[in-house]
Amino acid sequence: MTTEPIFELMKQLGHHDKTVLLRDELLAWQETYRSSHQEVSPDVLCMDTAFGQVQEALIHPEWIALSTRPEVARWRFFRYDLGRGGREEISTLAYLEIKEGQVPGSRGDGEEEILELDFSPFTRFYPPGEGPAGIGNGVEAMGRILANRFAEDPHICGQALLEFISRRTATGHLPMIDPKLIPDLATLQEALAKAEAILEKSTAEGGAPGFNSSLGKFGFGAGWGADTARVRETMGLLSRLLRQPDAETLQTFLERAVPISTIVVFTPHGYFGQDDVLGLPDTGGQVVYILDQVRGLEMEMKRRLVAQGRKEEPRILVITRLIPDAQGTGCDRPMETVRGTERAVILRIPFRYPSGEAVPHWISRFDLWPFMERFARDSEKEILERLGGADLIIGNYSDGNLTAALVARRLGATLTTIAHALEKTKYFNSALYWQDQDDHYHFSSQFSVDLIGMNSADFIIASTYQEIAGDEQRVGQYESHMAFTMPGLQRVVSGIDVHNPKFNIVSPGVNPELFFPYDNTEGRLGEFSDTIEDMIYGSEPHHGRRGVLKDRNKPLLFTMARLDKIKNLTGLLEWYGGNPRLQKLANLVVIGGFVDVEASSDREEREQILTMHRLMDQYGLDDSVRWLKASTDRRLNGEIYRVVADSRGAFIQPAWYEAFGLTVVEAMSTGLPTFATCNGGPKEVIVAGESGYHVDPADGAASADLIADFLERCQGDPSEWQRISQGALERVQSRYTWEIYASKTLTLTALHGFGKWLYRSEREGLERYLEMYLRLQYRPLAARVPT
Ligand code: UDP
Ligand code: LCN
Repeated sequence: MTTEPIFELMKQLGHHDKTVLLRDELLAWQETYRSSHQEVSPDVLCMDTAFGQVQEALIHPEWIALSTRPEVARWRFFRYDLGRGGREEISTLAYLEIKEGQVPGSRGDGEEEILELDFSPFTRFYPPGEGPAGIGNGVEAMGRILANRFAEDPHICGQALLEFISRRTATGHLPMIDPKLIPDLATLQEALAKAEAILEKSTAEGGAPGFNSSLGKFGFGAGWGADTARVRETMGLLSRLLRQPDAETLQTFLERAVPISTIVVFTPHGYFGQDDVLGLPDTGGQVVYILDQVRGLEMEMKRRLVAQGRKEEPRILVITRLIPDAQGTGCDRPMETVRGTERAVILRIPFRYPSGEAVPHWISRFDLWPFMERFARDSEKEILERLGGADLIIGNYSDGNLTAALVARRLGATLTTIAHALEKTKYFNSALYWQDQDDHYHFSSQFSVDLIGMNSADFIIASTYQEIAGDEQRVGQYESHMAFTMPGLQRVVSGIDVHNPKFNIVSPGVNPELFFPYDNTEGRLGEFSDTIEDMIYGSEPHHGRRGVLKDRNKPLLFTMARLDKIKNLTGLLEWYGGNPRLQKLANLVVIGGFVDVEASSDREEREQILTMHRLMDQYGLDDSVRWLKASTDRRLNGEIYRVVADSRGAFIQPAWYEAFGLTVVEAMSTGLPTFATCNGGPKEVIVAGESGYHVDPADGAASADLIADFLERCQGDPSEWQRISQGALERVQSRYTWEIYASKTLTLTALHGFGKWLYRSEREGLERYLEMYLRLQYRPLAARVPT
């Protein structure tokens, strides 16, 4: 018999009329119970147990099953017998089986014919990191793993490294070593000693090394360095690595040795273009992210290739979907160069019906599964024709990650995937109740694709720790894929382990030419003054705006996002409308979607537009709120943030959930104090009280008060505004820049490129398992999605 206090709570919970309760619901229930049972000790009424926080309860009149989280990304499961009073710890598998039984129509006895998935046996070749602190620090973890392997098995690893740098790659890089002259480690060590002696002499004499003629005869080829000093250093690193391997030497050697000149980026869905697309359905931060990312990568690739003494020029191909009926966006153009780069190109390839005919119209990101495999094959042909292969393939979002995985497997390229936003955590219990919404969202296909993407990836890029493993209170997006079940479809016993060293926090930045501090008076874009004046204060009626600000002396509160439900712009309007103090202190400027409902063809957006109008009417906000339709000019937008900063206002990002939130970093980069959602990336981007504040979308009243308090404090003491503004600038400059991003990504490509080579036979099992899953599970599911 258990005597745990929580047992009492479980007995009471047994009367609940729902069968599955998540943590927030449990806490709400606990609160209600507590207020009506004040005689019971608070210790008894606590969802934080000796086994960790309770995350979920499965409820049955005779028993309760609990999932608990003793620490970030670790889980334990228990079953309480309410009749006999016992508690037993149960396995993940047993818990998932019980959980399935909570859904009407499922048996829950483990006997149901259902695909059971377990990726863990295939990923053991990379030992997982120890605890929560190591999660997401893949550079360090991989360096350590590879160096340990080197120390254990110097001959096998040394030979593998020799072969790795002696290959002529499909992308045309000349090898660093001629395998005919240096076939084995002993010869390599001898050759290195001779070369180092020559280089030492050459350095002492102050002359050029006459590299090709003097070192080529020993078997050394391209890529050792642009000058004598660098060649010497690189050779020194290799000698040291062969004598006494350590993580730092290995990382530095690989960073210098691995040539990366061709990158393919997949981003099929939405309207991917450089102008007039932001704010359209499925078209937001991912587009901005990729355009800035390729600029950063091209620069860093070039820097590294030059330092290696290689002649190759960086080439980047961004592959997206060609939309014949492009709605004036330019997404019907097969090719264009990415502005601000020398050679990065956007290549558009159409989706095709089985007949071969191109799909003419835009397709929601939830409906494109039947087209993906064909799209991958067509893309592969283009890549081979244009580049011969790829050193790195980068996937974006579920569809891009799938395509990238398929193509990378066939080309043998290093693969990284970027989720941007995993849909599973955005929707309430979306896996358990998948059948209720599959006609609309097709999560049966998408969640399968996500498993394929994340397990295929050599390394995964995440924008924040939050995205991988959440925090003490909240489960991370990737973490939610560790174990889950989709009754009747698949029981995922181990989907991904977030302790795997493949996980890396590599945060994006902003384009500093557009998003720079408001007090950089020389850089300010005066040409937009009149336009912005008219946008914010103009009184001419206009179908793209509503509301005219009556008192222009007040600071401005500003928000800008797609008019998507999850962005919660309507929520912000309600917070503002419901708080007269805030209305007195500041005006509100909202940029999002369309103001004219007839201009929108997206169902969710239309609903939001109507709600915006209803709230404007209900609270009578036409004198203090200016609502403008989506603004797609990025230079103009940069200046808007700064104009808001001039007014000593603030940026508000009220989303229900935000994976990262580029607008948050954009605002902060201009020195605009920012209040952003406590759910998701912004929780980590902003240090509350230092570089901004967090708002809770579930508590609008408190959020509105927090903003009003800040504005009042600033009225009394303007240095308060300056303090947060300065804090925001320092925070982004130290962490969120594309230089840091590009350097880390290329280092990861080098480390994992070698890791992939070294562990290629161990990986083969995983590849086969994934292939079978794709063919037997994903393909029929995708075929069910209507075209
Ligand atoms: N954006 C824009 N105009 C709009 C709405 C958004 O230029 O009307 C830009 C915004 O500046 C940011 C991106 O679109 O660069 C949105 O990215 P974020 O990560 O904030 O959200 P997402 O849309 O990706 O969910
Ligand atoms: C998608 C989102 O929802 C945003 O939170 C991110 O900032 C954006 O992608 C870029 O990664």
